[in-house]
Amino acid sequence: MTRSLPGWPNGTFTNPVVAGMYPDPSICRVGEDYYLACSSFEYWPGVPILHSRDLVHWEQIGNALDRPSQLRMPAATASSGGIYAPTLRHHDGRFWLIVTNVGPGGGTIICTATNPAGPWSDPVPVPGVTGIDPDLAWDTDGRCWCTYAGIEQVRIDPWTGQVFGPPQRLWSGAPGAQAPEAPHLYRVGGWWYLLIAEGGTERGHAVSIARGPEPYGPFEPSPANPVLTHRGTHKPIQNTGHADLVEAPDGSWWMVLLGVRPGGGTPGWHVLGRETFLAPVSWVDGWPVVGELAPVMTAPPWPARPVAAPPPRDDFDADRLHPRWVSVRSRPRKYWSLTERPGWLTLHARDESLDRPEVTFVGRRQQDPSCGVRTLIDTGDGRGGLAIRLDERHHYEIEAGGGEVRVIARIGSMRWAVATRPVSATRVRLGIDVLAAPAEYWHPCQEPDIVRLGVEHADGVYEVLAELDGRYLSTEVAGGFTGRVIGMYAAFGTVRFDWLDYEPVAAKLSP
Ligand code: 6LW
Repeated sequence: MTRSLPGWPNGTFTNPVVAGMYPDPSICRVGEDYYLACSSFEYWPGVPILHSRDLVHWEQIGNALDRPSQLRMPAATASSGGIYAPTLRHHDGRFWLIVTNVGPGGGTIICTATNPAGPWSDPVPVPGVTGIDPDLAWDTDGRCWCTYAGIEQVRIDPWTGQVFGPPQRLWSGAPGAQAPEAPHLYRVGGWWYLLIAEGGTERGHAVSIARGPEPYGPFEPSPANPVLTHRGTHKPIQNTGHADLVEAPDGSWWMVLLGVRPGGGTPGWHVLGRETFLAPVSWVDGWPVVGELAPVMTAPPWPARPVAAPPPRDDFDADRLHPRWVSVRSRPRKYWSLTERPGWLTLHARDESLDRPEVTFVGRRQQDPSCGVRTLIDTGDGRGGLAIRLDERHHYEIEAGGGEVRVIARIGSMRWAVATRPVSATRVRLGIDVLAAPAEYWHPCQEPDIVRLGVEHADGVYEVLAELDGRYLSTEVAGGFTGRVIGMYAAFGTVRFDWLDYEPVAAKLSP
């Protein structure tokens, strides 16, 4: 057993390396620094950017699309529209991001930055790229190639978005493959490698690769395709695919990819969205071989570089929101403020409920199977609360205002007021606890994860008003590409939040 380097408990690390809805990861390295970009769909701001020094410990440092001049999603509803898969690259001293804003007024866009934390440039449209999952790769002669789902490719000018010549079809994936997408092009040794995802982003997801003499091929598939898949297995990490490769400073190679952690037996259900996982890669006879992908992995051969996790409690006393906070579609300044009442997050209602895509909502990704969330709301004459949201048709919330607190459940076409309590105070502590089944990802039991919604009364007694089945807030039930987001909302008038506390909980369901 090699002696583990400092900072790795028992010489291991745990997957996912980025928990919660951080799907379609794309990675690049500059010196000792790694950067990651992920999809964000209907959430604003778009394209979270994360930083790491060891590939395992990641910190979100910003969002690439955080201005209306960069991103408008007027018609985006859950997972249908908005920001699909990005590619993040570093070339000639600059960071480059290419991504698709799916929906009216969208399309393929390219942004650039010298600091990946931002600001990023206003986007350059690339109308000649009509497919999703665009990739950027530069040839040794400086020509830039954009490869996208299909798998098709055009040569482009990344500064102007101009394409040169008609798209060329490069590869349709393994024989009989469904939906070849998520292409990334790499020059390794004397070969150009074309990495793709296929099989769709659910349980049939897989990663395949081909290689050729030029960035435009011709490409020969690896005899070992798919080089990674968990389809048809009982492995605790499923939907594995949509990968990107990176070379570490020591010459070792690694793969980031998306996966899910289903509960509740085969095929199970997942609630945290598609998360980012890490696997080692070795090269054999000029082909990449992906190492075992598991919840617990052998640590990389360098010291751990932990990052400061953001504090569990946000007191909203800074002059801007932490980049982990997201809203639905947009966050116009007239609907939220950190200065109207210093030390409070003020939300002004726009739409009257979470059923509506224009609801005033500020939330953060649920990143732990079990967690406890508390907030202090001052409803004034308004109405608002604390919600756990998958999309407009799948959410649970506890809402205060008008002299009462009530739990609302929206599941598909049904909407219920599940419980009500008279609460005359306008300043109320609200809570959501998510208690998952046993900690292992994959368990044969059918235990759901339970969502408990409650209120702390003036006498300090916390009362659970409702216990709801978490399976209805799973992607398998709701469909789509996202995971749960927990946050604050305004349904009527103006409401204010003094703080929000999100604590991971190791609890299992009580027997
Ligand atoms: C992404 C594509 C996909 O653009 O899902 O199923 C899309 N495959 O790679 C959203 O993640």
